[in-house]
Amino acid sequence: MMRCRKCGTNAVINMRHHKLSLCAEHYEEWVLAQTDRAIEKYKMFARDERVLVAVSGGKDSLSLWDVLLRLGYQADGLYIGLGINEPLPYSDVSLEKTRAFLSSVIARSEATKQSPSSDLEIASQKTLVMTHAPLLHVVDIPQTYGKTIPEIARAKMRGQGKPCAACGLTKRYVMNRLALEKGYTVLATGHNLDDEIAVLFQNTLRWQTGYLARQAPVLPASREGLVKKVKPFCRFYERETATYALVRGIEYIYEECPHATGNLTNFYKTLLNQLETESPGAKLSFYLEFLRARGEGAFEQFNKVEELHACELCDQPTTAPGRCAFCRMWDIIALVQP
Ligand code: Q46
Ligand code: ZN
Ligand code: ZN
Repeated sequence: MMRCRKCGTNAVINMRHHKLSLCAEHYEEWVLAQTDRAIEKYKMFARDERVLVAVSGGKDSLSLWDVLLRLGYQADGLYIGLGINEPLPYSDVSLEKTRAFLSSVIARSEATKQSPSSDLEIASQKTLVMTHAPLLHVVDIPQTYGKTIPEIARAKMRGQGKPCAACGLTKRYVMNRLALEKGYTVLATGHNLDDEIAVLFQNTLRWQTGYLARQAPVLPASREGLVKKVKPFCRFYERETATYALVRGIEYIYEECPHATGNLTNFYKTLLNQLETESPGAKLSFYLEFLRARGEGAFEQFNKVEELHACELCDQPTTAPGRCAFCRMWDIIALVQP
């Protein structure tokens, strides 16, 4: 039985790469402190900035929203309904989980206000300073643009391949546009270390120097019309965010998007997990050493700044002349409000 290093009670997690075991209460504290440290270290955002968290109903994004609120940041959520409900009601369930999370956060915060010594919040009293009443923005793609993601992908790719390219383009567009239009300066996503190193590994195998140059915990708003993007959980292993969700009682959608099965990213995650088993800490050092090399300018020469201008229809930044890739893919001929 592993013991908590701080108080000696039963540990809920043993992090071999940090040589650290912690009980539920001290683990929560550790996650909050580590996240705050990452936000400061990489200069992600300040306490008076409004942050938009992209929430999918999964463990990472809901935990991130929870942590930011507990740390006292002004974090609101954005859920994008992709209309992926075959063969499982993935989108419907993920929206339900997101809504249920928000209700429980509000209820907990009310309970703490009314009865500060309630045992509901014993572990988090020290840190729960939720002064911000969180909002959830929901953009339903089929309702707004007339087709689900699988439908637009089928229409545009003649049934070839997965809908992920259409999905990624749509999500990036909606996130950026909504953030700007609603006055958020920062967009936060729940990417964890396993997500980051799977992409890093893929880009390294192919020496995609341009992608390597742009992979970072913070993507600054390099020009007008682009919002700053940050990943406050980029140094947490997937197991760590899952444990946080578990000890916090956050109910999230366990299933992955049905289109994620068999993708290359999952294959790389499995490979990297094998490496980690043999060599604890290998995943974290792969990432941190990459950031160090990148910080020393190893990829600087590949960081090409592309010419951007405003889409003639929606005003969002684009490299394409005329309409942006989103407006072209969705055959948009008049401005649609998300
Ligand atoms: S949601 Fe969309 Fe992912 Fe599903 S369709 Fe592909 S890209 S797998 S993160
Ligand atoms: Zn403890
Ligand atoms: Zn456009």
